[in-house]
Amino acid sequence: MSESRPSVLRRAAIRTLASNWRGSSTVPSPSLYPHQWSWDSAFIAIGLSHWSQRRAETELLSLFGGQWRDGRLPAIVFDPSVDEEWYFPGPSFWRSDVIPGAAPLATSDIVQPPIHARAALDLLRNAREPARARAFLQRIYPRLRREHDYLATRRVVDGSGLAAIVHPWESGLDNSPSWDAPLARVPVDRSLLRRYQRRDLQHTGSDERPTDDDYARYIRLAARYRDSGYDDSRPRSSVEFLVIDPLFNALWAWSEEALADIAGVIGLDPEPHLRRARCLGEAMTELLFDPELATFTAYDVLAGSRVPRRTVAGLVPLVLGTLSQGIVRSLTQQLTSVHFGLLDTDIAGIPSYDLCAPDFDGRGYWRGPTWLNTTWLVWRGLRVHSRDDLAAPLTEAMLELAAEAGFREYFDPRTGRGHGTRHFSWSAALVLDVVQHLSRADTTTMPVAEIADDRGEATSGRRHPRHSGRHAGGPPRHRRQSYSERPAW
Ligand code: 9WN
Repeated sequence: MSESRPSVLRRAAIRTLASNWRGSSTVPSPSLYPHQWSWDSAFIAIGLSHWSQRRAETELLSLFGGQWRDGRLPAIVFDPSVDEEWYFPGPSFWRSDVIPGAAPLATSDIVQPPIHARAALDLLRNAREPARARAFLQRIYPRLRREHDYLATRRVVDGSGLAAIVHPWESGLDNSPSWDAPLARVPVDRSLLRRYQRRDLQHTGSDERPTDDDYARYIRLAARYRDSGYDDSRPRSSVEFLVIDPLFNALWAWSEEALADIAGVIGLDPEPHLRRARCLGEAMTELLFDPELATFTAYDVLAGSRVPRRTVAGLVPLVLGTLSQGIVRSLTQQLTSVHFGLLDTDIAGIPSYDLCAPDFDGRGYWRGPTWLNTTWLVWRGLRVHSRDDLAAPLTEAMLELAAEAGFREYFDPRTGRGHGTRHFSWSAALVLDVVQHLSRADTTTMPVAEIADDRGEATSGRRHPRHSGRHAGGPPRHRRQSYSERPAW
């Protein structure tokens, strides 16, 4: 009898995660992204938790090894054994080593969407050894709380109650069309591209990456933030990009709800977290929901107005159980409309941008392609609101994309073709999560108190290599690799 598709995908996903493992964390991609990325690690840990509870814990703990004294959780923790020429911007650009209060490891200095508490809670839900998972939550809880407190004390702007991002990279959706208008006020200084060399184009085609003009602006914004000493209270007149993003804030609120559950599990008071989650949800509805577009949108703080673009970031707030029925209805209508085509059999997954927009680009990075992480977030949101009728086609779509195109970075929603880098870790990790969802009673919506004390042996039954320090072994180490067209399976 031939092996079922979920089982083939499960094995392939584990193989990808195992080969991208660097001893105490996982690289998003062995070629394009050879360090540890913040929100990638959260998705990766969720996938790992179905295979190896220990690795999943190590993944998150090693990421928090890069946390700064002020609670900031950097977007990248650099692997010191990887050549600086491999990835730009690397440690010598960010210079975290000269910042008082930075971590002892080299890190970048901007953040990424705060989904880590949610990942930590999923680790408990997926754990074969819940007692061990609870001890892990005890250990990581103070770090997660500091991550959120950094946002609450340093990033909340203008009494909005919501966190602002200071760089498009902080959104995780780097060249989203939502940033076009806010970025227009950032001058394009082409000389920066001579002074600093882009490395991404050595690993993938320029038509699948942000443009040179985008990069000139990214570098300028990052350098100015760095040169201010990563000062979140610098004068507004010197700030060129300041945006309140619905995905970033929704994940913060969702994680805050998770932190409440975690607090309960370890015997602490969940109420402050629940209160903050509620406030975030209310503030999002007030400031970011656009009744005309019937979706959440970004808010450009410097312009004092919303950015009227329909992107997948506007649909991710579905993860919040506290949204009003009316808003949930708007978002599900939006998803099934011609703009995102959830029930259209010719559209695969959830496109990152409005299919009807004149500048929709099916291979343009975050300007149209389907990504598995944002599709997975919408899938989780649909399940929060018991819309299994809409979640089921997405389950199918995610498996189909991976089965046909492999664990690519992203996919053209109209053709299902894979684009960007290959062997992409969060694609593998989240497919593993979806496969697991199919194969057993789902625990993600179960009250935490009902999680049994013992579910048997460690997940994989395998022994893990000893963690001999950060990122021991594995490419890329001062050399290039080539990868075959199709994934190995
Ligand atoms: C910049 C690692 C990261 C993801 C982001 C994705 C891309 C980096 C880049 O890769 O961003 O942080 O070099 O383009 O946009 O979401 O975390 O996978």
